[in-house]
Amino acid sequence: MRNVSVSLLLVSTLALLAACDKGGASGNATVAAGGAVPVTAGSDGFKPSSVTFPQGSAGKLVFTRTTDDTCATEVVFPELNIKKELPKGQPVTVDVPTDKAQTLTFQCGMGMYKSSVVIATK
Ligand SMILES: [Cu+2]
Repeated sequence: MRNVSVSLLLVSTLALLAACDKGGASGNATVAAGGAVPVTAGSDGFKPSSVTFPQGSAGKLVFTRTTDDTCATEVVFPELNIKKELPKGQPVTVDVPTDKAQTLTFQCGMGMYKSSVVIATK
């Protein structure tokens, strides 16, 4: 039990640091145990701006666009070669590979809104 809380604390700290690196005006971070994590594409860009998955977990991001006021009508993962349309109000799931520890970027089509997925070593 004690080990679990220590590693959770470590992961939270790392995620917090990652969010700060972004200069994080709207920086907020989610640390997930795995599974589907909702991400909103709203007027401030993507929220949360950072999602952390443990290595080897089932990582999924479920994007929902909630506004017509931004250019975030699609989401792009440059490192994964993934580009998906985000129809307003319609959840779109992206599977994130968690086999190795790394930080992946996701962004709008023009790269204005940048967010990250952190795959953290256990
Ligand atoms: Cu854009």
